[in-house]
Amino acid sequence: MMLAASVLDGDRLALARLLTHVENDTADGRTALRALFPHTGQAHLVGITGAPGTGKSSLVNRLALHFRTLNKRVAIVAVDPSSPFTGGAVLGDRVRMKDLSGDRDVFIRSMASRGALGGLARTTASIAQVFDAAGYEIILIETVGAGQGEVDIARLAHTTLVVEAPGLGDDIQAIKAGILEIADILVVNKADRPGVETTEKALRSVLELAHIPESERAHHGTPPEIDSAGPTAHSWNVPIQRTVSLDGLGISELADHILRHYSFLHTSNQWIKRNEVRLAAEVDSVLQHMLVLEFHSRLPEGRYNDVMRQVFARRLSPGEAVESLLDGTRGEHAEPVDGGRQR
Ligand SMILES: Nc1nc2c(ncn2[C@@H]2O[C@H](COP(=O)(O)OP(=O)(O)OP(=O)(O)O)[C@@H](O)[C@H]2O)c(=O)[nH]1
Ligand SMILES: [Mg+2]
Repeated sequence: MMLAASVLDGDRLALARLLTHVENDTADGRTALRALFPHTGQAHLVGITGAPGTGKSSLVNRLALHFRTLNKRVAIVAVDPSSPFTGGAVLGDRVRMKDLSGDRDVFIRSMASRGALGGLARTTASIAQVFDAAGYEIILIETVGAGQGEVDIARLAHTTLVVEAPGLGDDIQAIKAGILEIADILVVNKADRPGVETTEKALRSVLELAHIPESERAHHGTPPEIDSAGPTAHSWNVPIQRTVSLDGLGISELADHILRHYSFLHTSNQWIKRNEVRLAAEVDSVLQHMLVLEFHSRLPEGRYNDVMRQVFARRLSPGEAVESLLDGTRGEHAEPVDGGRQR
């Protein structure tokens, strides 16, 4: 409770400490999150995703600087799903973001996937909530667009930028990952490089071909019939913006697209819908997480490993294994083994 109060008070040290608690899923972290939740719902969550090396961090850095000129308080969450052992990417990001350090209205948090107990997307959602409650108006979330985990994180955002760069495979890898389905804004970064027209043309043709109706896109989850008030307020044409994050070319235009999308979300009622979809997904995710924890805490010591050994030896199928484990907890349920139930 004290931690939450300090965070609401603008205490940066408390904020940093709370983020660590949240990342480690501690009891103090959960208590603080509970206290902060009523103070959330204001921040604009912007996801920045794309293949490694497309310039996401440089872009985020530039965007943050730009939003600072508009006097917005900015938080940056850099999710690093790469190997936990190198730590190189995280360090590099910190160095590149040095332009922003010392600004009290900017907070940068690098998050290693290793630190996120039980679900990167859920932890990222919680971290975004902390920043939201702490009064950060724009939360930039950088993720490498590689797999489902990153798509889940993108789904968290109100506005998702997918970053491409010339030469990084003009067959557009991102399409395969279905990442275009989550894009609200497409960015062709490194526009100073040769091949920018080719990349842009490829993206444009994909947009035209796909022509994904707004209501059917992945992170909306809204059935088409809800969008009945006419097409104008309810359709968003995914813009393609060229940028050079080295010198800032196209950054103010990109920021305008982001702010325009924010207005669009409000005028089209998507803001509320997206928040509801996000919160429902979060509740489901927490529910699953809690059920599994609860379940494990009820199992007698060593039971899980015993059953798994039988599965590995092919004596039990995974289905039989679960049934056997469930039977076990039903039996033990009334009297948990020593130290078994923690929470
Ligand atoms: N020529 C050129 N290089 C750029 C531009 N933006 C970024 N770079 C360079 O591209 C490299 C990767 O940039 P990052 O910002 O780290 O890219 P990233 O997408 O965050 O990379 P990961 O987080 O490792 O996936 C760096 O060497 C940048 O200096 C650009 O607009 N033009
Ligand atoms: Mg990066």
